[in-house]
Amino acid sequence: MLSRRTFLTASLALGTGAALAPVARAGISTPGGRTLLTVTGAIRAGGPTKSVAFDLAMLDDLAQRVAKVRTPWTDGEVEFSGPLGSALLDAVGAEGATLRITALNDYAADVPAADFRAYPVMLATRVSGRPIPVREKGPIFVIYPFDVMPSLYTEATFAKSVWQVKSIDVL
Ligand SMILES: Nc1nc2c(c(=O)[nH]1)N[C@H]1C(S)=C(S)[C@@H](COP(=O)(O)O)O[C@H]1N2
Ligand SMILES: [Mo]
Repeated sequence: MLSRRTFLTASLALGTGAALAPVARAGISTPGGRTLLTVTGAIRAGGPTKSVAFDLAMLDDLAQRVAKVRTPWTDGEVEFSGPLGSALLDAVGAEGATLRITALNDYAADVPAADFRAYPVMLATRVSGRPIPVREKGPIFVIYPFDVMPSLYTEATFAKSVWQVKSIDVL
């Protein structure tokens, strides 16, 4: 068994990303990098304040989807990647039926949590492998799986396709 000192040294040698991974799995709401997403509300994680902050490394640690998707907001097929919505719900222990997803411009959409369970909805953090700048609708873009479920390509889904996401309140 490693001594605590040996473990810490090993973690530092592996770098910040590796050192953060166990933090994300433990559900501790202390990101080492800039917070991209805050999840609040009816969640089992997050301590008494019921708030979990995610930086990019913590979002990367969740089960991912990578897909080339056509959207109304992009030209042709674009490769989006990011955590599955279902993985995020599992990570925070979401218990509510509605996700109030709010953007940097304060647009908000109430999305059924069931959507994240029924379809591989992605919280895209990257386009073509690069983090998404705010001016390109980042840092997080809700991407429904239009590639494998074309029947979702409707105005009702577009309204739930929040871009520039900053927070999700589980109601
Ligand atoms: N951040 C953000 N996401 C948003 C919106 C918004 O105003 N801000 N509008 C929503 C609605 S109601 C629809 S129909 C589509 C509209 O996309 P468009 O404005 O590019 O047509 O984006 C959705 N996502
Ligand atoms: Mo809309």
